[in-house]
Amino acid sequence: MSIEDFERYPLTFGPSPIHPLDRLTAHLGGARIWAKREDCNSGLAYGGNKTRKLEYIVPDVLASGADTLVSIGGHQSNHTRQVAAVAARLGLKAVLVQEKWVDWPDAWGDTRLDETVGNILLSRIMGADVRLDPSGFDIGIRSSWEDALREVAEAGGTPYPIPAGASEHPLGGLGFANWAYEVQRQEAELGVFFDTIVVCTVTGSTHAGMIAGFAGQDRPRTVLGVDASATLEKTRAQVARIARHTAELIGLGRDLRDDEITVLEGWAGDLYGIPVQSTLDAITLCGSLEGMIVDPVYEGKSMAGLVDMVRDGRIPRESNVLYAHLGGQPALNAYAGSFG
Ligand code: 5PA
Repeated sequence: MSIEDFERYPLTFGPSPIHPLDRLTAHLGGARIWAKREDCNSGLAYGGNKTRKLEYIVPDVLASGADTLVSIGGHQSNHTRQVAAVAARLGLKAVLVQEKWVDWPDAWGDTRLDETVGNILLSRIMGADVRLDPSGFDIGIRSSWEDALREVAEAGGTPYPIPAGASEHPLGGLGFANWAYEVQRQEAELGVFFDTIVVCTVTGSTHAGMIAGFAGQDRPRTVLGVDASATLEKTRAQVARIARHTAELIGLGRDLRDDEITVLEGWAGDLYGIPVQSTLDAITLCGSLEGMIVDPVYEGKSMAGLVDMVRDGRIPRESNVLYAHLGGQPALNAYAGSFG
């Protein structure tokens, strides 16, 4: 088996664009920095990393005869917003369990923004059945999601389960295994080799898929996962498990070495979903130097990691580093109070 043997239902515009970040590179004075833009990979509700993962899951949805996608995330989940968009595109229903993953009063001293603007607003517009749930953050399988699956079936529907971030789905790693091969083709066109990849990791299948995809290529490179879960050991274990599973699916033919699986701590802060100073600095730096918008939950944290590692030389000066921009900007609306 190889990645080419898996059916892919097109939801993206095609290969996502790669471009250099020249002003950020000059400002940091180290490695040359590029971005690959999953935040503009699709016309489906702003796209993002889940849209790519779902391309490999939709064929299974269609084969199953399901009429309702059932998934889960925080109030400001990008994942559930992308599930809502895909359901709309396919003419299916979506039931979304939206847990209170972040407890942080914003500008008006309460959490009304978190429950009404940004991603959750978009999911409502797209017709999803949005169900608020008081449970806190956890990347694992949740009883609220299992309850929702049962309720859909009891009401006579045929549910299709998509776990948090589509990560625990058996095919969840394929979207980004394919991303790794897409990078290889784009490198040939651009005449550049990205020796270092920086990617945000939480539920794990984005990072894990990349590890599996790059492991089958002949030039070694470093894939640096920057944790944004603040539950490091759970994320590390989940990345390793999904990377090994995906490697087996696509016929890697060897076990992954531990040194191929790197989940870095240092930029998540103490809690998932709460930006720290380095997150806010990374957001305003990218915005003001490049006009590139990153969010306070995920990409602002991985960008903060990239900034520090380029500055202090952990990513060497002669490197070409590819920042995987995985989307997520709609959540910024719930964080208006962080920016004056
Ligand atoms: C998310 C995830 P993984 O969950 O695959 O590790 O990806 C991390 C990630 N960047 C990085 C953005 C913009 C993301 O949305 N989001 C989750 C969500 O519910 O939105 C799955 C957690």
